[in-house]
Amino acid sequence: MSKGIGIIGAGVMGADHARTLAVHVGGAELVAVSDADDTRAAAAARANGAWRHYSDGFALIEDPAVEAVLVASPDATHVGFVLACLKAGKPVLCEKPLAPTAGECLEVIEAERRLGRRMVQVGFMRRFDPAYGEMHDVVKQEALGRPLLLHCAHRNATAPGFFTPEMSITNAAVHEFDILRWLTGREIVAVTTLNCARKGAGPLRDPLMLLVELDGGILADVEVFMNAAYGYDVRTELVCESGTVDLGRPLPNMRRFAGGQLQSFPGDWRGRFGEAYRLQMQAWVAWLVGGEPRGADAWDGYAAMRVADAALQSLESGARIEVATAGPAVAAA
Ligand code: ISE
Repeated sequence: MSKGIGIIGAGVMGADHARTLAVHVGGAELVAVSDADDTRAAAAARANGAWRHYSDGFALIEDPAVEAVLVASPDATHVGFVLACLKAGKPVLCEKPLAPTAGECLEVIEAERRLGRRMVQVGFMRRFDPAYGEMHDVVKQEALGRPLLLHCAHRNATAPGFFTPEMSITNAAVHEFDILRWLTGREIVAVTTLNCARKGAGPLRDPLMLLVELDGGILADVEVFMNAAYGYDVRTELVCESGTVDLGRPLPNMRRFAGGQLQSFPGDWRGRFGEAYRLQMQAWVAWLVGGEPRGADAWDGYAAMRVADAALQSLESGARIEVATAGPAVAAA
């Protein structure tokens, strides 16, 4: 029996998830879409074989045809919808960030703990990207010895109009925090956020350079550049004791012509991580129909936002900030 999925949010990501579900994923079907703009919700629903649409995400959660929910609404609204899903006993795949602050993520952890079972997956889709997967295997199998350093770059062509300076951390850098934790199996213990002197980039402090310290002395430098102009480009180089791994970039072919060559870049993350989004959704559906959970959980969502909180403090003060550790009540969750 196919699971009925409702999607909250019909913007760039919600519409993309609706299409991925309808076209590429078996075992579940899209039954409803909501968006504050009901016309947009109706369009995303109809384009993908669903007829129910709502302008209120909470009404979608209450719809009996909706058995599980994918949250892809604006970041600040995630936590309210996730908590409502838990209250309704409906599993949820929530886009990152789980919430813009670690404190709000804790509310989700608490609510899940009260239910006594795992209900939440967080959309850190890079964990499903084949190139990151191979890098993860290299660390796990200790094929090149222990990891020592990571060099990461996270470049977007242009920041969306609604982007705030904080979102360079809470919406973009969080992917890096999660992937660093996942690749190394270590927690991030401190972060220093450095501003670049560039002028004229609008309200964003762009680009940023973050120095990230992990447990066991592993170090990472992370560039976050929201207006890099040339395209979407995510880079990671892992430096281990006896070799390095450079993240592959599944980009379009290289063209060579008279006196030059051309490598094009995707305009945004959908071009780079399309396969990861598909595999993430397939894994979630496999869990919904009785398989094992995979992917990031609420704790991972919280852990990334603890680092984000510290990185934001550092952005303001310029100081190195230690990442707050969880209290005993939380650690026991
Ligand atoms: C966006 O929201 C994403 O999730 C992309 O993966 C990320 O690379 C981009 O910077 C974010 O704004």
